[in-house]
Amino acid sequence: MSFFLSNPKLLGTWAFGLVVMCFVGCAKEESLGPDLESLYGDLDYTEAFSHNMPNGVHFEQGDTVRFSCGFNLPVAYTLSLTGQTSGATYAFQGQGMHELDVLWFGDCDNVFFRQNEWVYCLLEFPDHPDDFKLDSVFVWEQPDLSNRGLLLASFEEINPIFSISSGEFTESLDVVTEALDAVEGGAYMRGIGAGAGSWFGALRLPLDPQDLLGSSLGNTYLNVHVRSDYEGSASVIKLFEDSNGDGLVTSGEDEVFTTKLAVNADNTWHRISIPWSDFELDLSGNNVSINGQIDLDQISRLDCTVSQTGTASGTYGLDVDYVILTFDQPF
Ligand SMILES: [Ca+2]
Ligand SMILES: [Ca+2]
Repeated sequence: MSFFLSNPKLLGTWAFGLVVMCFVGCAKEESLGPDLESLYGDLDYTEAFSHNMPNGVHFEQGDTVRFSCGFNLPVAYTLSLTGQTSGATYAFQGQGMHELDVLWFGDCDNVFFRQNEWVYCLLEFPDHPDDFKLDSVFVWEQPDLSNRGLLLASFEEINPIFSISSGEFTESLDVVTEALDAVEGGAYMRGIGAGAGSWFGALRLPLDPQDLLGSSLGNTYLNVHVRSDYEGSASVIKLFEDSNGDGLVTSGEDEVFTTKLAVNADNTWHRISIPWSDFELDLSGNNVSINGQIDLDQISRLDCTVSQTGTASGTYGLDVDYVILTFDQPF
């Protein structure tokens, strides 16, 4: 204190500083948390909940759906979209705003929204459970979401890059076309096998390391849509390197990495997204270990095989559609 007494100017500066700090501290405390109005006030709509596509959305023509609504107070909301035939879902969430203004590009959480489908749009408020609004929008076509990643197979292609490969235990392995039950478009692959085998056929997808430039194992995702009606079915996904760079994938010379996806036998389409970091070195058969790591610059092919979770004798099978690689996040 004697220091300040001998320096009255400094004491003044300190006192001013303390007052400012107290003022800032008090002001900050007042703004913490939602205000009383938003906690206890009644929710009113300053603008009705609506969207801009009353005659349906043509995603094929680049249409998007703009949902809007206005509120008298800041409010947290969830807008949930549910396809009435596909069961597809998507949700928007917002917090502490006086308005809702969101664009829907046809995105979906799991399976795709289908063509000629009514989509229910439910607007709810966690803090005001009695206030909810319902609307609907008609979807004329499915959106093209292939720009979200590198599409490997949709089975709609005129000149596909994929091939399908059957084996000893394959009962049937085909592309089903003009299918009303495809998860995307009108075609998908169906494979069925019988016996005690673990390989009933495969979808083979060539890959070019150029397409993987700048990506890493942890941020590269394989997204695949699968469906099965056979208990115990699985898809073993295999990633093949051309480790020795001779332009060929040769068993016993090049490394293979594997991950196994069990598929629910509920006859319902599911999207499965896996990061490439889930793949493990495959030393089954006469496969080899060279450096034991996935080298993205040597990747040559990816196979989705029709397989089973165990080794029992039986009939197994699954449907596959819309296989797409995405980078940075799952599809
Ligand atoms: Ca398809
Ligand atoms: Ca090779």
